[in-house]
Amino acid sequence: CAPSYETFLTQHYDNPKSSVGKQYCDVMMKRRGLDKPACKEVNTFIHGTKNNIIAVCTASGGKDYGKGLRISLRPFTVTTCKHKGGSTRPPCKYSDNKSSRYIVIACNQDGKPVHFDESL
Ligand code: T3P
Repeated sequence: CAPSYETFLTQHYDNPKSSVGKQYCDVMMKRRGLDKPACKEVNTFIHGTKNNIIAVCTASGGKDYGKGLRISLRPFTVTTCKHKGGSTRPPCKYSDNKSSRYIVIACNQDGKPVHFDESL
């Protein structure tokens, strides 16, 4: 089935950044169901408003980046979680990297984000 905006939000939207103590990624990857059936290898959470993220799908907030992708005109604060350790089965352990980056996403025909590709 086609990727959905709701799934994009579940996987990639967290604004303001949730206060879960240290080990943000370990907690959030589990909370958002990204530890099943196996630990997702890489996942980025965007700490920006829905309006600002949606705007990347329009000329006011983003521009074409080829292959049906769009890149934001301004950086977002993001946290990228990277799986660490050998086992891909839960409990999943992640490293956290919070930074300011341009996001590369795909949008659907309604102008909503449906896929996170990378951040630069
Ligand atoms: P999804 O399409 O479910 O959002 O590229 C494979 C997956 O990894 C894809 O998942 C997006 C995710 N990903 C991030 O969330 N952040 C990154 O920086 C990269 C490279 C991939």
